[in-house]
Amino acid sequence: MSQPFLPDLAPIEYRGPESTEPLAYRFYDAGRELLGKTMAEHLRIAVCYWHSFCWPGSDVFGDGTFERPWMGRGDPPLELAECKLAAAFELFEKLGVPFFTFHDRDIAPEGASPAETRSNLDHMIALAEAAMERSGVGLLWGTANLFGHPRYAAGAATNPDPEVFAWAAHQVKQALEATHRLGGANYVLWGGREGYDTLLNTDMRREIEQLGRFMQLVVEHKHKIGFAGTLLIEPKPMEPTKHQYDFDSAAVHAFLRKFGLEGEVKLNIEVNHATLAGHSFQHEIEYALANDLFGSLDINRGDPLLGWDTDQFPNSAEESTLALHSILRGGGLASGGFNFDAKLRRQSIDAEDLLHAHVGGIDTLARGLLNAVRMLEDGELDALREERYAGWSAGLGKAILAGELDLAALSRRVDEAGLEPEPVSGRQEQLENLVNRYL
Ligand code: XLS
Ligand code: NI
Ligand code: NI
Repeated sequence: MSQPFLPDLAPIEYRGPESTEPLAYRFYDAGRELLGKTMAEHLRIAVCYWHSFCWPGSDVFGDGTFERPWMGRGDPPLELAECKLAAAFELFEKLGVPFFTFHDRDIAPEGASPAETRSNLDHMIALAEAAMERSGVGLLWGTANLFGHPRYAAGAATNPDPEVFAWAAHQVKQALEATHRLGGANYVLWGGREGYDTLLNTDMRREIEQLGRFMQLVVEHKHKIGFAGTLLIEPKPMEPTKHQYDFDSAAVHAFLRKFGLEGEVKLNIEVNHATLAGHSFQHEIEYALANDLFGSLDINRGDPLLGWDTDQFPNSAEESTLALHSILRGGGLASGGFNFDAKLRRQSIDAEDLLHAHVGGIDTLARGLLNAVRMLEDGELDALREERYAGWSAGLGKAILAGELDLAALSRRVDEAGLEPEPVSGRQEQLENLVNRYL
C-alpha cells in the first residue's frame, strides 16, 4: 500500500506554447513575472482532496470505477488515510502547485466515537503538517463535511434538532483549529444541506436564524483562537437540496448584513454554482468585487446541456480570460486562490488522467491570465467603459452622488436647463470583437 501512486510520471514542466507534449505546461510558467507578481502568485492554485482522492467514480446509477490503493476494502481506515495522504502529496508535487484544500472527513475517517474521530483527525493533521513542511505545499483552505453523514440529512446548522447543530459546531471547531494549525490562508463554509427539500415541513425564519447564529459562533471562535485567515461562504443555489439558502453572492450578502457579519466573511465563488444559479462566473466575481466580498474561487465548469453540478475541469480560455480580467482589475487575489473543485469523468480511470485534467485546467487559467494582462495593459476595453460613465465624474453626476440635489432640484434642472440626453451606443458587438482579439 505504500508504493508510489504515480511512479512512471515525471514532474510537469513548462515547455511553452509550441509544445505538443501532453503532460507539460504550455502556458503556466510558475516563476514568470507579470504586473510585478509571478504567475504562481497571481493564480495561487490549489488541488482539492475530495474529488481527486475520495470520490471513487460512483454516480447515482453505478458504483465507483476508480481502483485506488487507498480505497481497498478491509484495510484499517487510518492506514488507508495515510496511503491517500502520500498519494495526494505526490500529485501536488508532480503538478508543482502551491496549495491544496480539504474537508475534515477527506483526510481522516470518522471513528466509532467522537473521541476516536478526534484522535483520527489529530493523527492525520500531524502527518499533513509534516508533508507540507517537507514539500512546501501550503493549505489554501480547510472545511468541514457537514453533509455526508446521515445525521445531517435535514441540514447541519439549519436542522430542526439542536443536537445536530451542536454536532456541526463540534466539527467546525475542530476543522477550523486544524486549518489554523496548518497555516491555512482561509476557512470555507459551504452550506451542504442548509436549505430545504419541501416547504411543507420547513420553517424558513427559524432556519435562517439558526444559520445566522452558527456563523456568528464561527466568527467568534476564529478570533478567539487567533486564526488570521479569511472566513469564506461558498454560495450554491441547489443540490443536494432543492433550494440552498446561500443561493448566490447577492443572497449571501443579504444574509451577512442581516447578522452583522459584513467585513468578517467573504465569498468563495464556484463556476458551476454560478451557472446553476443562472449567472455567469464573471457576474458572481463582479458582484463580489463591487460589494467588497471577493475572497476565493472554486474552479470547474458545468455542461450547458446538463442541469446539475457536473464539476468538470475548466477548459474555456474565454471564461478564464474574462474572470481574470475582472479579478486583476479588482486588485487581484488576496488570501484567495483558484481551487480545482473539479472531478474526472467516470471513465477517466487512470491515475494519469488526474494529471491531464489538472495540467489542462492550470494551463486554461494561465492562458486566461496572460490574455487578461494584455487586455489590461492595452487598456482599450477599460477606457471604453470609463468613458461610458464619464458624466458621473464631474458636474451633474458628481453633484447627484454627493447628495447635493433632491428630487425637486433634479426636476427643476430638467425644466430649466431643458435637458435632452442623447441615446448612446452600448457598443456590445465592438467590445465582443475586441475581447476575441485576445483569445
Ligand atoms: C459542492 C461544493 C463543495 C465545497 C466544499 O458543491 O463545491 O465541494 O467546495 O465543501
Ligand atoms: Ni460544487
Ligand atoms: Ni466548491
